[in-house]
Amino acid sequence: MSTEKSPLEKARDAYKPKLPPVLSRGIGALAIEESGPTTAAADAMEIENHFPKCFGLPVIRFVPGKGPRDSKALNVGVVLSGGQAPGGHNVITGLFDGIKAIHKDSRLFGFRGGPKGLFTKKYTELTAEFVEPYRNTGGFDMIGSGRDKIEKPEHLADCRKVADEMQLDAIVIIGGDDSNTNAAVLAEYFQKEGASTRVIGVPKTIDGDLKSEQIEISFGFDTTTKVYSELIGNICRDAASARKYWHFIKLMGRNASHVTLECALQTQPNITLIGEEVSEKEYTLAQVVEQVANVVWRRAEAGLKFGICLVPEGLIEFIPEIRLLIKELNVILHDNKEYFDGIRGYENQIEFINQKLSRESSYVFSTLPHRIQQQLLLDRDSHGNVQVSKIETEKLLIEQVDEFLAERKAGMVQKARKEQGDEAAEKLKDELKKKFPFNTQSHFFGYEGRCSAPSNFDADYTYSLGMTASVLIAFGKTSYMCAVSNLAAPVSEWTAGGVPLVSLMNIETRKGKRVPVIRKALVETNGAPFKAFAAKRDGWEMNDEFVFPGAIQYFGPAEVCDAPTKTLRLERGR
Ligand code: FBP
Repeated sequence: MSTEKSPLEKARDAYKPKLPPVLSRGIGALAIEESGPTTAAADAMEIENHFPKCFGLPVIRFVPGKGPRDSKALNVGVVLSGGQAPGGHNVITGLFDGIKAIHKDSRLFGFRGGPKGLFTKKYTELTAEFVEPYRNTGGFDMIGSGRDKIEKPEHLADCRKVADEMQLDAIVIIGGDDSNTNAAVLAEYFQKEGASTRVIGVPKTIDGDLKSEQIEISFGFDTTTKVYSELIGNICRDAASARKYWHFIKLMGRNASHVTLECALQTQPNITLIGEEVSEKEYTLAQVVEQVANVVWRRAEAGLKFGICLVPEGLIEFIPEIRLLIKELNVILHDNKEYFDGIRGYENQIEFINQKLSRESSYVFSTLPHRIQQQLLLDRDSHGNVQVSKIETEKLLIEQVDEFLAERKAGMVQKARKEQGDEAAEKLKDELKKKFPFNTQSHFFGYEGRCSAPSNFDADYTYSLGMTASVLIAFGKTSYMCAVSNLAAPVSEWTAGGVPLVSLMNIETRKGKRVPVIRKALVETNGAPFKAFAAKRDGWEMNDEFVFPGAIQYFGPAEVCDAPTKTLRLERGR
């Protein structure tokens, strides 16, 4: 990495993240207030059986007070887990400053390359000199990240060994729902084993699907949706200037459509597909295609041969018939991995798959373009599962809408031929070609935003989360997720505390087994953000009401620089 910094980077180095008033007081002037015992998000009895030690912990809120009984030097390990999200570095600098403020001899160790770094003991001591250049920067490059999970008995035992050898008072795991599920499992294991190391989780993911009543949003969602919205706004303006292209824009968000919904609220495109709605209404792929094609047609009739369509990354899996097809493919490809990989020639592979698929899924499979079929069969993860995020849904939609429009035009020409003869039919064909063109561009925005410098919101939020982790550790808490709340208000009104990890869990069936996991928060079609979108989207179809959010701003009035997402404001009634 270059040591040369851009003028903006230099200016951001000097930024002092704003803290909720309770955290600005310093550890010596803090106390904790506890709620009554909590249960679980669902399936409480089963969850209690899995987590007898940590079930029922109270929600914690920091309040003014006298501080913890003793403030000894702390040894803390930190792990970044899963996909990058803007603000990860500030969690670490907040944690660093927090434990140093508790005791100047406290030490912070960064496990490298994600959870694997923890159970294989690959770490770097994070000193003041080491962390300094990373303040307010994007990315996870300070210590790296990874997608390994701490779930096997040998991993848990290795974590215990490492924690004992390094005399860790606590491990902080910065991750999404799966990583925080692992954090809960590790905390329970340490408690059961009588280990003194505490485990604290921090809610991270740009997807925005790790949230609950008390965890208002995961960090990274604010910055990435602002980056994507800037880009979408720019494309809206290009489309309205050139007036010749339909832009299909796929947006990251593997399982939930929060990113797409937020970007739609910020930019007001002509069409936005929301996976959760598609699933609820049980639309088929053909119905989704028809809906999009009808908007394209209506706009062309009105002389508008351009438009913007937002597509969530996970759309394909929300379509019930495709979800079933993917489920069947996962089983077939997993159970026949070696045999399948040995089949020579794509046609032979397809034949084999078709024999194994149910009749319905075989039909759905046959309707998909070859490229998508190939992506379904070849892009698999190490468990043999289809890598849904690699499927080019935006291109699939373009192809199918194009086919649909071509068929509609061909039908009209055929009718004219029958009723009015060849000459009229040929004339109509030319007219339709001119009136209903479908020229397209496809985009996928994901990696463009995940490592950008955090917005003021994310810089402040993540630094506060890191500080919160240090306070929870100082008070000897384990199995908590850091919670900074009242986020739709200015930072001067934010509060901080912790939510028991186990209280966020329910039971889900994974690979045929009932397992406890942190519940994923999908878009709720009866929630305020979706309702606000649904109330306006019909108007956006024909009237170009594009909004151009522009680039993230760091200098200027608070309403320009510090505004949280629309999703957060609508959810919190602001
Ligand atoms: P996390 O859930 O780990 O935060 O990652 C989210 C995400 O950015 C998704 O939006 C996307 O589908 C996925 O990661 C991409 O994964 P990878 O970085 O492995 O390509």
